[in-house]
Amino acid sequence: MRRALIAAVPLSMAVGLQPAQAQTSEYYLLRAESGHMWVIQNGQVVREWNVDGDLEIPLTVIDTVRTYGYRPGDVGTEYALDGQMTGEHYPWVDGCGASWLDGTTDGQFAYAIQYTGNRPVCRFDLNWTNPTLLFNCPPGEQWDALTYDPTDDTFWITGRNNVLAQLDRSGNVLQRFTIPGGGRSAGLAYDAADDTFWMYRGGDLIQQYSKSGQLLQSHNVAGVSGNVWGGEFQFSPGGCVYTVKKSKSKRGCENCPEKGSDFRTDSECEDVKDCAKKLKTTIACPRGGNGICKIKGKVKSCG
Ligand SMILES: [Ca+2]
Repeated sequence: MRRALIAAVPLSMAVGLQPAQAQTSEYYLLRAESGHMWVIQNGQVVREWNVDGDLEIPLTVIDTVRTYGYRPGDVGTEYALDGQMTGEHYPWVDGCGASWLDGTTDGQFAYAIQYTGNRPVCRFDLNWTNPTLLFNCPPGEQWDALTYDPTDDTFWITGRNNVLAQLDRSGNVLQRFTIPGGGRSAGLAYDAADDTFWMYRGGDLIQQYSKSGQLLQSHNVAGVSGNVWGGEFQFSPGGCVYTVKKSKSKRGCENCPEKGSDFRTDSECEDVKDCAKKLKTTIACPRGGNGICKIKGKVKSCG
């Protein structure tokens, strides 16, 4: 009897790691070639659909799913979270190389890692335009997957030699771990529900890792297979959102938020009542341009 009880304890608890939660958030996993999206929860596919293009690979998930193409000529697509196409497409944009693998978002921008050279990571606007180089990944590894960690504004990457690394926004390595062996380590995705990562390990296998590189749990997900590269959880930005009522450019900034658009702050809130009703602030010119923007806004929502 006692043996049976011990056997029933999840491995992660038995070896003294943090108790692994069941996978409660929805993990979006995207296959290139015979393009297909799986939404996985508790180790099972809860929704799936064929994607519009054959080589949609990087993806972001906020209010909708937005994919981008692998190489010039490929087109990304926007889907509602249930898989319905919204009609928006994201044609290829030159400016930061070609051949994209996994993507991620911080709620303000989209990011993708490239399948060439030192695996550059480039930043895009949320509609997959205006690509600019953010950093090159550390040399000597075939880094394939990328996700954003909102707890400290950093990125995590995984590579084929079972490596997991945390990078700052300049690409400096903050931490680096060897993780247990496996197949590929694609579709890296940060799950804010329990501050862990999931990744695709080949075949039908997905695995959860802690931020110290410990394997927490594995699932074989019936139906998942093939050339999977892109993976993300839904990003919930949090923070108070304001409708821009006035936006004034100073010193030549050309990218100031437009009147009527949403402006998201990092003021914490659980409810819109936690947010100041009005916003008056000065921000650096978005997308790295020169100058500043003076903004006035009216509170719209929380999160
Ligand atoms: Ca990702």
